[in-house]
Amino acid sequence: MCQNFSESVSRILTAVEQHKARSISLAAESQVPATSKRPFTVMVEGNIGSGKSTYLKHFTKETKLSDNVEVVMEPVEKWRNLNTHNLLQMMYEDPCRWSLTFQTYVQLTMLQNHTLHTDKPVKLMERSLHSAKYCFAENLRRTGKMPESEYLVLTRWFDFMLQSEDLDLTVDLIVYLKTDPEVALRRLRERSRGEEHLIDEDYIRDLHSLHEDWLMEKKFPVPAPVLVVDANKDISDMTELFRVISDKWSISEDDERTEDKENTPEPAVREAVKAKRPGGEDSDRKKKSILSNSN
Ligand code: TTP
Ligand code: MG
Repeated sequence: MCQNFSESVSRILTAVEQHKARSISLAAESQVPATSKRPFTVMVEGNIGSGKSTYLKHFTKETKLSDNVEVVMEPVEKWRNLNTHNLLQMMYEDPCRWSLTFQTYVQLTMLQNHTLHTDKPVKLMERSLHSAKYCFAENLRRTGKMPESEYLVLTRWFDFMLQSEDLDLTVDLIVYLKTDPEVALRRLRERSRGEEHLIDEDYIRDLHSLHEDWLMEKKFPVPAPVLVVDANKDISDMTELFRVISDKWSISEDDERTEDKENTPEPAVREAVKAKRPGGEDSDRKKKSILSNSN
């Protein structure tokens, strides 16, 4: 089982619980409805073919999770079909001509994902404005496929968005699915997304280095704590783990709904939830051991 995989899932589930308790106590204090609070926002990052979509799909399969986690998949389909124009293909076939057009549209669609409203306590996004800029646009500039002038236009837009007080682009956690470049390359060859047949090994290696520079070396701004998951191993067989986690977690979810009615402040909520759980602290320990055994 992948190292840190279950840790990343449990961090997300804990966020669901904490967010609910916090919203309840804030709403009680300020009379603001709990639903108006920002979701705990997670960006899932990693090289092309690292398994981001697979990771996210687990959260849509289990209904107990999907009721609480808004999964925002990457808008690849929009990039492949802008009024019939396949911008992704155009970019791969002639990057010098089309990469600014493509990255501008990527930036817009990522902004739409960042600002997408949800009432769910957790929002899980595939990629972000940040990786589009620090990994992809940066790589295009370094390899001479995007002239400095075009890169600067993208940069001005990017900086403007991040500095804008009208846009809340806050992120709470980054899950980095770390793969060796060879593994990413093998996976993308296996899935054979038509437009990507022009991708070569160097491109994947360069993108790997930029992800490492950004998320491990912090050579570019990192907007949230990073949880590194070893994604070299297959992460497609985790359905059972998600089911177990989801079942366990639903116990506390029901308990918090009861507390919700009482508007109990946060620490009291958490203590009461623990005490009321079948098995109390014990069941908490069981939950933890399931999570740690899964590594
Ligand atoms: P990824 O964003 O890496 O998504 P994926 O679905 O390939 O990854 P995974 O297998 O982990 O789910 O890439 C999608 C495609 O878009 C890929 O061909 C790279 C390209 N792309 C860019 O060229 N520039 C960008 O800024 C982004 C975000 C993607
Ligand atoms: Mg994907």
